[in-house]
Amino acid sequence: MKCLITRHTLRETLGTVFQGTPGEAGVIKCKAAVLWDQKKPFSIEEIEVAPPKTKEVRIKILATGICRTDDHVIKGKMVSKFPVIVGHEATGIVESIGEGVTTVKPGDKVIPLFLPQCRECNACCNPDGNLCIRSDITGRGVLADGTTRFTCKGKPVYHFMNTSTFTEYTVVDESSVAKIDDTAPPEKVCLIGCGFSTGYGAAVKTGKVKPGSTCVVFGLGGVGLSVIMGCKSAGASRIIGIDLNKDKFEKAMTVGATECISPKDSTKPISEVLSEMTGNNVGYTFEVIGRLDTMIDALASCHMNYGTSVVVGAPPSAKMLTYDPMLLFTGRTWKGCVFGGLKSRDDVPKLVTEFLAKKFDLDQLITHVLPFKQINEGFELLNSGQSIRTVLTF
Ligand code: CND
Ligand code: ZN
Repeated sequence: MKCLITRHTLRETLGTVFQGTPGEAGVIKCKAAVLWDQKKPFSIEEIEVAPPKTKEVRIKILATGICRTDDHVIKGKMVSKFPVIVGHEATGIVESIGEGVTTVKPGDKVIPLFLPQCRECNACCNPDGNLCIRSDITGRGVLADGTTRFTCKGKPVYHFMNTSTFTEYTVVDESSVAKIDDTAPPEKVCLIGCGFSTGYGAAVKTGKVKPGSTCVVFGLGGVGLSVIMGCKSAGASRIIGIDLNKDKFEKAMTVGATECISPKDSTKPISEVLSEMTGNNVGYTFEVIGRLDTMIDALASCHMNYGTSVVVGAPPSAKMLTYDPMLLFTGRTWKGCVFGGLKSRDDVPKLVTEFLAKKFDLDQLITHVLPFKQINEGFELLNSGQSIRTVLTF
């Protein structure tokens, strides 16, 4: 797709890069997939992307993955303002920077970060924390200064979780972008922007899976498969995958599951089935679906005393959970994590380097690659259960 860029000259390197003084780039007109309202398809529109203000970065997107979290916004399960540009799992090139930006420069290959790392707040300064105060999990839909950089047909268009990657160009705060190795393949490492890191981190960082343990993963989508990869790399000896869709089992076994089951195959509660299968020895469970009933199932399925259960699936907004406190009284640990508990700006470049060193394989997670304009087809593949990750290229 062609973009009309005003007021400044361009250089084609890895992408389109502004060579002038920081803060002096002009407005860019480009194509974006706009969601005008809930439960509506994406509409490819021409939008205006304002230049980056102080401490902001404008990025040309090269590739972006489709994650279930984006679909939660379409379905109204996650709070958002409309119109909005969603998408949060991408690779891009820095096109221009605002004043005061020091950690990236035009031409750098980057991953936008849906979980920022300001390096100043309590969560950023605590070695165990990662939920930066600047994160937008409540759906404000604006950058740090409280405004948006997108307009379409004269109307402001909201941002999504500090990223908004279903567009040819986006603007993010400097705290929401990490420079990565220039040689990284964009259509693969985009998964390090969400799905892979969220799942892998949930196992190694949040769950702290121990060698020789038994792990159970509820939900075998892109994030769940990445949890399996994390459990395997942590040395788990048994990894049980759970999904209603048995078509997901083969891929789960390829990435490291030792067996897979469907809750539909037994009339017993899944916690009993798992207890019988393992001799009551499930060390870790991960809920990677985003449902209240499976969050309780996962909690009840880990060992009543030394088990740990991690909530990875995004909880439906404005829903409450009722559970028997005896589940916790006996000693279980119940945790959750955003972005796998990882510190985004520190850990994303390291994961890219590990990927380039072949420490893990992202090809297993990518089932489809489509041109950006076929975004609605990408979501149909997700909703019909056919895809793990669809990557859209520009
Ligand atoms: P995706 O939809 O691809 O996978 C979910 C899987 O769960 C599918 O294979 C379904 O068949 C399966 N499933 C659905 N219902 C059930 C059920 N009742 N019992 C068993 N299996 C079932 O989703 P994804 O892998 O892209 O994402 C998974 C969740 O993780 C989703 O809620 C998403 O919003 C969330 C997430 C969280 C974070 C984070 O930072 N914590 C980041 N990204 C995504
Ligand atoms: Zn995601």
